[in-house]
Order: sequence, then structure tokens, then C-alpha cells
Amino acid sequence: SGHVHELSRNKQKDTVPWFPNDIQDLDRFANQILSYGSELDSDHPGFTDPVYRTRRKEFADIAYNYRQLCTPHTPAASTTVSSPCWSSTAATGRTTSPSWRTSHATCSVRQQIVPKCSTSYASITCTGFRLRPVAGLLSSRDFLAGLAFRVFHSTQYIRHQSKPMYTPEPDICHELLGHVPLFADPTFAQFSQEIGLASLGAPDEYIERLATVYWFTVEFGLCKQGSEIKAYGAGLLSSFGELKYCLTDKPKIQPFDPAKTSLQKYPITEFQPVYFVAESFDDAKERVRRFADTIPRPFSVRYNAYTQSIEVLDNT
Ligand code: TIH
Ligand code: FE2
Repeated sequence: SGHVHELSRNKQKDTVPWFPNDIQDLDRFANQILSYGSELDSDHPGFTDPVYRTRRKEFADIAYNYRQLCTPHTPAASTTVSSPCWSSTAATGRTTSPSWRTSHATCSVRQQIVPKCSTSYASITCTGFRLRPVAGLLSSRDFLAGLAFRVFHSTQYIRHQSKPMYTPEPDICHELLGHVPLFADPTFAQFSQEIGLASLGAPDEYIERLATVYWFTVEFGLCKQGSEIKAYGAGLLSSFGELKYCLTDKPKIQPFDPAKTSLQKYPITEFQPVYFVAESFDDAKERVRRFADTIPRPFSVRYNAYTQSIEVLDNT
């Protein structure tokens, strides 16, 4: 079926956009970042802090040279410094989903010391999700494609200590306190992978819609638990400021429905005005699957975990 789906990176009409077939293809994203993670804007809290900037550069370089099946997890990639940001963002309590609290304990997240990245970059053994360092911002298409392989592109640097409660850019607190515990939940891991699989070869318009679904679930999702509503989105779990805010009566709360949710506009540098609440992770997964079926693609895909590659099934 090779002739049917001509893969292209230069957006020719009637061709399917290129997508990674094999886990090693993810290495191609490393030099396609939209901005290098060590280039800080003048309004970044670390802009005038030379120690902070040097550290950011080291991390960006490690990620830039990382190769999926070759790079050993070197001690150079570890942060063992104690940071006030880490302990103050290590939020706990009744506002978070039970899944987060269980995994948070089992992933041995410590309060005082930023965990060595090398430990977490290996893999989250219960679901096979793994983190892969990234040197800067990826396009939505590339970022979502990683999820299809249960690979999560992750930052390594920490937010600047002058602003621990909220940062508009993801950092290691966000990845390890927010994302990692949830990826240890099998249903949630599958849900995340569904978004990734749906994105492979999808038209640009649908990439944007899937990225929006990702934003309102994996990043800022709320979920019902009995008569209560709990936060499970990583952007909430890592921001003590927004975690408190999201369950007040200030933001608008709507039911999670991918067809509608995927069209919602959102800000990226301030607390969200709207959140979407899922019935359960399982229900959210089924809904994303049904939404994925509406994406115009002449083929369907599934992941072969033994070969770590995508199987393309022709639908024409
Ligand atoms: N705002 C989050 C925090 O302060 O931890 C980080 C991000 C979540 C989503 C995008 S950036
Ligand atoms: Fe995130």
C-alpha cells in the first residue's frame, strides 16, 4: 500500500504528512525544535541569572544530542540540588486525583531533592511510558507523535526560584510531579497513547484540535470522583497557585466532549478560564477514540509494542 499513502514533509496536496514509524524515528525531532530551551526572553525570571542560564544550556545540549536507543542515562543529566521550587510545588491533598496520589508515592517523589532525571528517563515500568529529554519547544505534530510510542518529551531544567507557584513554561517540577505519576496509571497511559495514535498523519486542522484535547485533559483536566471533582491535569498538579484556583467558583467548568473541547481557545501564560471535567479516564479514552474515528485518514494505525513500531492498516 506504499503508493497509496505518499508521505511528505513539505505539505503537498493529497499526501499524508510524514510520521514516525519506528521509535528511533523520534530522534529526527531533536533538531526540529521551534526554539532552543536555553534562549530566555527578557521577561523570563531567570534572564539576568548567569548560573541559571548556564544550567539551562547544559540541559538543552544533553537533549539535543540524545538518541532513543543509544544514549545511556548519564549522571550529567541528573539534578541533585535541593531547590525551594521542588518542595513548594510538591503539592498534596484532597484536590488531586487518587491516581496521582498513589503513583506519587510509588514513584518515590521526594520532597527535598529534585530526583535524578536518569531514574525517571529510564521508564515508568508499570505502563512502559518513558521520558525523553527535549531541547526546546516541539511542534504539536511532533510532540503528539511521541505519545503514540508511549514516549513523553520532557524538560529537565527547573523553574526559576523567584517564581515557584506558577510558570508558563513546563519544567522538571511539572514533568515529574504532574505527568509522571499519571503515566503510571494504565488507563491514563492508554488514553494518552490514543491521542498520539490519532495524530499520526492527521491533517493540520486535526493536529490543532488534538493538541487542544491534550491541553484540556493531560495538562488541565478535571475528573469526577463520586460527587466530587478532582484535578488530574499535570499543569494543575505542578502549579500550587492554579491547583487552588481551579476548584474555586471563578473558572467555568464544562463536561469533556472532544468534538467541542477541541475547539476551545485557551491562554498559555495565565490561569485557565475554562476547564473540562471527565466522567472517568475510561470514559475520556472512549470519547477520544470516537473522535479519532472522525479524523479523515485513508488508513488506521496501531502500535506494536514488541517491535516498537507503528502498523499501518489500509482502509481504502
Ligand atoms: N503552569 C504550570 C506550572 O506552573 O507548573 C506549567 C505548565 C503547564 C502546562 C504548560 S506549562
Ligand atoms: Fe506538560
